[in-house]
Amino acid sequence: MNTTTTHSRDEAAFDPVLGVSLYREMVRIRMIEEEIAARYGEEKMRCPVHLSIGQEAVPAGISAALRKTDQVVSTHRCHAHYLAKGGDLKAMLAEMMGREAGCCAGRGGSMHLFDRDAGMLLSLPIVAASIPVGVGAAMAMKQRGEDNVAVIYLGDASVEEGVFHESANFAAVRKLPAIFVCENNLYSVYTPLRDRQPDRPISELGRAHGLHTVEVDGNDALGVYRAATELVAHARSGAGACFMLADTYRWREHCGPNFDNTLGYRTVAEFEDWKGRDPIESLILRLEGKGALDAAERQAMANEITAEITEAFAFAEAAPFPSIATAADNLYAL
Ligand SMILES: Cc1ncc(C[n+]2csc(CCOP(=O)(O)OP(=O)(O)O)c2C)c(N)n1
Repeated sequence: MNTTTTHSRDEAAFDPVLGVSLYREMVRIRMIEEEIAARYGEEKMRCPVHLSIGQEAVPAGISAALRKTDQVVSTHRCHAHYLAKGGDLKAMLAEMMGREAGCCAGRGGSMHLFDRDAGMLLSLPIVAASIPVGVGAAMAMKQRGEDNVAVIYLGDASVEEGVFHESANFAAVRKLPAIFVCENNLYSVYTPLRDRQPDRPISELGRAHGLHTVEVDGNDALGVYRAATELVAHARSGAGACFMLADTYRWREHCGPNFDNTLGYRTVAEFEDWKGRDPIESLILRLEGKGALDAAERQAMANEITAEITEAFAFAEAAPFPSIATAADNLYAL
């Protein structure tokens, strides 16, 4: 199948229980990343950070449609993907602080998050490098006769790499249970999409490769969830690989904790326009409209999440650094 569908907000299909859980997931991701940003200047996290603040709806909606045994691969901007899939927060923060208790024993930093138990296979900082790994995971699932799926997160710049096209072609021709999820935040560092790609929807690339393709509002977590549910069912059934295009927007600088509107590569008006489409605020309005979540309940959730974050930071800060004797462990070659 090779169709392009646009999933719009559908109030009739609005599920308040699911809405509350997606709200919590997005708020948790945002609060964690805001705390990372607030504490970055302490220089305990000595790695680059690529924050997803503003982009929380995609990982929240995707992960809600997945099983624990489904696998995810991600990019340099991976915190939200890892957290939404159930990755361990303490191991993530310890990794960012270079501690032995980190998910890569303190060797990788923020762009190398993985959690085997949660189905977070890996993240890689080289643009598009994780795509063939995700396709390989899908191929292994098919060869083993499992009904799991592999989600491959990619940014809009990834489709400018040849390996994306080879991987998409291979996944399509082998009908692999792979779901490519392209988070289009309109920029590759400071270069806008219009200066890098012709004027056509990125989803046309999915169609061209014969992937079952959908477009979603990447700031609508419920819409992402609905579309993901359909794609996951398609891939799980053996019907073939899929592609989702989700338009969204990064609020902070490409790399680092700050806002960068003074740099001039994007306008303040554009930034404000996207901020007005905040995935969390828009979901609050919809939930309040249904009487599903009031301010006191939101505050109680925030308190719970704050306690979790405080504990996880304290854990990471108290965790030991790796011993010098282990510096050469796990190296392929010296
Ligand atoms: C092969 C390669 N080229 C260049 C870079 C430098 N680089 C790091 S992130 C990035 C932008 C990626 O943009 P996109 O994939 O759209 O993701 P976003 O950062 O917008 O989430 C670039 C060019 C890299 N890491 N790898």
